[in-house]
Amino acid sequence: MKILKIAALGAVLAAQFTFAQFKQTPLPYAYNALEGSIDAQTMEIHYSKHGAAYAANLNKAIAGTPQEKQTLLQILSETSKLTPAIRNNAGGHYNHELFWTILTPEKNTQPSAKLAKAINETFGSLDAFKEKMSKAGADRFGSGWAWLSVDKNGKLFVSSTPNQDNPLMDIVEEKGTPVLGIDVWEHAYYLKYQNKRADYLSAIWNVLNWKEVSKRYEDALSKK
Ligand code: MN3
Repeated sequence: MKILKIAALGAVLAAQFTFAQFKQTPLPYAYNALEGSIDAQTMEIHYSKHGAAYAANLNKAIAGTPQEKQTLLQILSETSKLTPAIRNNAGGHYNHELFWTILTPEKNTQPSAKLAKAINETFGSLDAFKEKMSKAGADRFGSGWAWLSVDKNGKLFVSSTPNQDNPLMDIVEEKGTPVLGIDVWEHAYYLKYQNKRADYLSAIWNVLNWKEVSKRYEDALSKK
């Protein structure tokens, strides 16, 4: 009897302390905060179902593997050696955690002077950059992401990846540190925009958090 009790207690403790390294950070605004550009129902399902599933499935996929003791950046940097479940869910978790932060209900945020200068030098103008970014998202066949990243020389570039891949992964052609990522999976826009992905891609600029993108840009540069 006593042994059974101890075993039961052990199981409870083990369940409590099961390594669950990755979890979602709270959404920094209400589900309905981006209404007009992204509707509340889409945000709720996207964050509380899709986003939550990537974190939970990542923890499941790494359970009992060396990745359990690694950071997300370490895992992403060696995805070529890892299982599809780890690749997809590590990417999914990273990408969505970034995505929530680069959106905001705050109106008219602007790129910092430093980022604005780099955008102008690289793409010609802010509008030309937006066009290039929207095109990367529109041209992505099936599901994936459009990215603005900083390469190893500190230069900005636009790229697109399929599924939940991202520029931090060792398997992508164009590697860098993402500072802005736009989710073009249908789950990100279909309830409001249906097949009109281009309309979603033009509306997203209304809720873009340029303060956060600028901060990520300057952080990425400082690590070069
Ligand atoms: Mn998504």
